Order: sequence, then C-alpha cells, then structure tokens
Amino acid sequence: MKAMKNAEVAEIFEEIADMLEFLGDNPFRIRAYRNAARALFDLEDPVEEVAKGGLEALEEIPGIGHDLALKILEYLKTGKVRKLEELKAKVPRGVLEVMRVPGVGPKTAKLLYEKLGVDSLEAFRKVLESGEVLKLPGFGERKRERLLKNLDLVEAASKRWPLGAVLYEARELLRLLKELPEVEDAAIAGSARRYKETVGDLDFLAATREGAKVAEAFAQLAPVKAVYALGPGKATVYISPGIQVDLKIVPPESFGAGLQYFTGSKAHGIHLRRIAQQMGLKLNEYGVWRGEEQIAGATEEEVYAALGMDWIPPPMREDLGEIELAQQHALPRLVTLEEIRGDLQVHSKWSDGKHTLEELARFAAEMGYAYLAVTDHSPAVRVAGGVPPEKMKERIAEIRRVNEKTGGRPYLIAGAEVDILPDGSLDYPDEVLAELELVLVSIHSRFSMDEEAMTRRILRAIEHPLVHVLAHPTARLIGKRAPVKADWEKVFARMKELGKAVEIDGYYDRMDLPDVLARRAREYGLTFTLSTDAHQKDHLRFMELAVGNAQRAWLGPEQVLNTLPLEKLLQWAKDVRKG
Ligand code: DGT
Ligand code: CA
Ligand code: CA
Ligand code: ZN
Repeated sequence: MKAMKNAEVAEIFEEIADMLEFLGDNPFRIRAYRNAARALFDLEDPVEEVAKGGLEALEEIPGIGHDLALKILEYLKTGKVRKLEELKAKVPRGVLEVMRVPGVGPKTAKLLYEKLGVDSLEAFRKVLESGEVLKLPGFGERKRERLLKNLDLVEAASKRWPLGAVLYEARELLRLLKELPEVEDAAIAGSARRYKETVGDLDFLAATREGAKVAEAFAQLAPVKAVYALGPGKATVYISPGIQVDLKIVPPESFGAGLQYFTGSKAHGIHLRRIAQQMGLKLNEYGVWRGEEQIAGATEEEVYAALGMDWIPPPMREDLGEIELAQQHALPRLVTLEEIRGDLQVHSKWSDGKHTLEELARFAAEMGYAYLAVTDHSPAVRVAGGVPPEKMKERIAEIRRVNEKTGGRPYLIAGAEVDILPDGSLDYPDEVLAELELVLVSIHSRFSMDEEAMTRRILRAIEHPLVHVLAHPTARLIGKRAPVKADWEKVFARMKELGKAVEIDGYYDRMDLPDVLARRAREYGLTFTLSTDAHQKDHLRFMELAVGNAQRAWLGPEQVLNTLPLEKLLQWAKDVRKG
C-alpha cells in the first residue's frame, strides 16, 4: 500500500531541483533530487514505514543517498524541509511564476532574470513583445513567438470558464487518458464533476501503478497544447483555448478517496475530514485510515460508508446540509438526465434557430425524447427575427403537419418565447397566445431597470393568465451581462400562488436560474422546467448542464415538469390557464 507521504516528499524534491537549477547549482546534485523524486513516487511501500528501519533502510531505496535520506526523516518528523525554505528565500517569487510558463525551464528563467531583469509575468511579456529577448543566446524568432503563445495560455487560464465551454474537450482528453495501457481508471473531478456553472480549471484523476509513465504520456496526448508542470505524480497542462487541466495520480486502491478529495468542494472536504477526526479516523486523498491501516479508499461509496454516511452526489457537495442528511440516510432523490422526456425551449428556423421543424423532430427522436417544445422568439427581439403575430397561424399549421407526419412521436409542442416588454406587457396579443400550447416569457431588453420596476415588470408578465413559464429569469450571460435586479422572493411567492413554472435554461453561458436562486425557488415549492435554449443541434446536449444545475439545487423528478409524460404535461399547461 502506497501512502501519501511518498508523493509529498517527491514533490518537495522536485521543487528543490527546480530552484537549484535556477540558482545554477551542481547538475549532479540537481539530477539526484529529480531521480529521488521519481524513486519515491514509484515506491510501493509507504516511506514512513521504510523510515522505521532508520537511515540505512531509507538509503536502500534505489536513488536515495545519505543526504536525501536525512531530508526524508526531517520531513517525516517536522513536516518541513529546511533546505526548501532556504531556497525559497533566494529565488524571487515572480521568477517562480515565469518558470511555470511552458518552455521556460529554470535555466531560461535564470538567463531572463540575470540579463533582462525579468522577475514577473508582466516583465516577461514586455521583453517578449519588444523583442529584447532576441539578444539572449538561444532565442530566435520562432522561440519568441512560441513563448508568447504559451504566456497567453498561462494568462488566459487565470480566468473562469463556463462549464459547457470546456466540458466536451475535457471529455475527449479523458477518453484518450483512459486508453493509456497503464491507466486502470480515470475520471473528471473538481468543480466540473460538481456541475458548477463555471470552472477555474479542470481536474483529472487517474488510477495507476505507474505514475511517472502516465504523467509523461498524458502530457503528450494530442489535445495538450503546452505543459505547465510535470512531476511523477501529476501533470498540469493546457488544452485549447487556454484551459488548464490538472492531472492527479493515485494507486488503484486509492481511486475512490482521490476522487472524493479532488471533487471537493473544499468546504465539503473540510467538513468530512472533521467528521473523520471525531471518529478517530483520518481522511485524505489516499483513503480513510485507522492509524496506519487503510479501511476504505478504492471507491467513493466505501469512503462515505466508512464515515457513517450515504454516498453524496457530487453536485450536492457544497456543505449546505448534505452531509447531515447523508448521515441520517435522508438525502433527497435527485432528478436525472434519463428522466427528462423532452426539451422545453428550442428555437427553429421560424426565428433564429438553424433547423426546420422537421429536423428538430428528428433530433428529438435521436435524443430519445417524447416531446420537444419549439419556442421561437416574438418580434420584439429584432436580432432574433421573431415570428410576427400574423404568421403564427401558418407556423402552428406547420407544427401540426410535422406531428401528423411523425404520428406525434416525438410530439412538437407549439410554443413561443414571448418577450416581456419594459412595462410588463407581452409581445403577442392574447389571441395569438391562446393558440399556443406552451408560453414562455422572458426579458431581452432594458436589463438595467431598478429593482422595483423590474419586479413589477416580471410580476405583470407571469400574472398573465395565458403564460406558463418564466424563462431564463435573470437574463444574465456568464462573464458578459449581470443578472437583472428583482425581488425574487416576491416573484417566486407569486408564481407559487399561480402555479407557474420557472425555467433552468441550461445554455452554457446562461445557466439561468443560477444555482443559488434555483435553491430558493425550490424552497418556495415551485415547479421547474429544464431546457437548453438550443438554436442548433449541438446545443441540445446542454440538457445535461441544466440537469446538473437542477441537482445543485437538490431538485427531484417530481419538481421538474419535463419528467412528465406528454399527456400529463399538456394537461398541466391547460390547468395553469384555468387558474
Ligand atoms: P475551480 O477549479 O476553481 O472551479 O474549483 P475546484 O473545486 O475544481 O477547485 P480546485 O481545482 O482548486 O481543486 C480541486 C479539488 O481539490 C477541490 O474541489 C477540493 C480539492 N482541494 C484542492 N485544494 C484543497 C485544499 O486546500 N483543501 C481541501 N480540503 N481540498 C482541496
Ligand atoms: Ca478545478
Ligand atoms: Ca485544480
Ligand atoms: Zn431568450
């Protein structure tokens, strides 16, 4: 059984080697640290076990000499290695960051620092852009351009990405990782596994007995654009466009514990570790331990069970009460993607969608859906080429024709996404609304009204007797447009009285309702619709994101309208209008 200390000491030795190299130390000594790091990582036995045999036993590990054996003992005793602290004081902080730009090793960083005074990422950009670097030996135009690109990658990765903008690329990388022969299992962890609406970076976990080999092979997979850090137990790389992926590696008997640890959230993990402590146990990324004995670790289920609780779905892991419920075996059942019988917001060629109604019906069939609501825009949304009221009869007739042709399998629901005008009135006359089976209302203009006016605007819209769903309620666009200000407590309370539904729009840069508000809406007992707001075929996959967000809000299938069979759904729509 490999223990966590091996990886910790290995990492310290790697860091020491980097800094020694920057300082121009003896290459043999540097090599010795790197070899030792690798040896420790590949060591099957916990180094603290070996250390019980004293200095000599440690020195028997291939690649570990007297000096390094002493440092291992020092770390096991004090949790620190003095040498590393000393070196940190000698290497300027900013230089360490520059060293992390792919293509800049310790040697180059030293050159940059000594000849051009580069002691930060900004300073590095300056000398790259001015061409000053070309004065340095070994720097040509091609290298300059490559480093600029890598610097962009590093800096782009410092922002957060909407999950849907990176998830599918990440899955492709995961597929390739899983194909490596030494990899026994692999998974995406971190905020992506929790379906958080944005992610800072992507976290991968792999189970293998050959950590060094896997880290190296991973760094060479096709989607990897640059390597930020590579150690025997981990790799950090960039995949296009500037997205950072952190690979962590554990032995197979620790896969569940590693997954638990690296899925987070941090708050959830901290709470779990406190519980472990109270039970006289220890929880880390390698397992649940009673003293030196690993009592769980291969699967997440056994990790949670060892801590006296049920397995907790990742989207719930935010320490918002889920741990207490898991201890009482009282977790709510969450809605799943498989239970979704149709998409309730999709745009066709009648407004700004890419596909005809007939094509949409075919895609819905491919998705295994029983129905799909076509919800083209109303005319106020000019850029979207909304359907003019006088054209609605023709549009509905075409929807009926498609349904006749397919026998209603899947059934196209005649819907619309009707604009809420600034005064809260709707963008279609009642005669038009009455002909539609499902009416969504939403805001596409005048986003910055004050809270009181906005609340009145929304209330008026949802109070309209022909309206069913408040779609993308906050109208925010992640990273681009702030949510509108409204008194959501008032809105949700009123919607509950009226029996109207609220949407979770899963389009990747909307994710609206956001999780916090969705939780609040659930507490009001509201009914939800989950949708993708698809404008083309590819977008239909965002249903997964809508479901993920619904799970973050603890929604069960009974709170989600589109888990209903078609007849029940249409009946609901009729009942809402009866009031
Ligand atoms: P992100 O990347 O900002 O979207 O959020 P996460 O949750 O993916 O965070 P990240 O990538 O920094 O770390 C991945 C997971 O690793 C995190 O959810 C929990 C675990 N983790 C990382 N650092 C710590 C830590 O200092 N303490 C604990 N308890 N867990 C940590
Ligand atoms: Ca992350
Ligand atoms: Ca990370
Ligand atoms: Zn819209």
